[in-house]
Amino acid sequence: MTRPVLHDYFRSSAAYRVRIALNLKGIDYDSRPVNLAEGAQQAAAYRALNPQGLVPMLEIDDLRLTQSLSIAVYLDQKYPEPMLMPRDPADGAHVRAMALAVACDIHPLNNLRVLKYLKSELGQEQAAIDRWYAHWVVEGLVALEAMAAPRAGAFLFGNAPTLADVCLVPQLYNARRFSVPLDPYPTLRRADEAASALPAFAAAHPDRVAQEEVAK
Ligand SMILES: N[C@@H](CCC(=O)N[C@@H](CS)C(=O)NCC(=O)O)C(=O)O
Repeated sequence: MTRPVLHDYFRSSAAYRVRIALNLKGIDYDSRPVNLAEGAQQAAAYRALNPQGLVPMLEIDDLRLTQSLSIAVYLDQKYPEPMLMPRDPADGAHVRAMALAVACDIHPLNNLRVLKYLKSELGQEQAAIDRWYAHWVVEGLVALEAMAAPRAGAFLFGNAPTLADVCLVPQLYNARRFSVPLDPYPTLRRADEAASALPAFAAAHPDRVAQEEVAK
């Protein structure tokens, strides 16, 4: 297969999910940085590739795939081992619910364009924006802790990483960046620690990606 190309940004938690998924599946890829801080996602050339003007975007198997969870599910269907989604429908629904709780109910409210809109269009001070950020993260993590605890093992579901952990680790990285305390979430912290120790997760970490960019 032609080497996949990931349109990526080191601090993007959605792109971080895809880096983890690619690494777990053992798929080598080239990274093409899209500098979100400089607005490169808005450039006409990039929007022609991804009309949403968001990262990640993955070129693979002659396809252009967008939306991190859609990409992860594609990879899981095409390259089934190790599995990201339990094949049992009930277990799969549980894992998908946890992944979606992060990807649909926490992350979009705190995305760069939303925080920028609060500041530039609605004139909010940084303190109010930080409160907004913390409010939605805390509400989301409280719920995720309660969802995960009954069926968690070392990871959010059982003793191997799933799509739920692929979403959790970037979200907690983000929460730490914004100094959100994580003490109230023992199940989430345990899964984060177990996952972060795996090479697939460690290699996808924003610090590692940034270092590799500098080294190029
Ligand atoms: N639901 C999308 C979210 C993608 C997304 O929001 N990406 C962010 C970075 S994490 C982005 O490109 N933001 C650019 C901007 O806000 O202008 C996914 O999961 O792929």
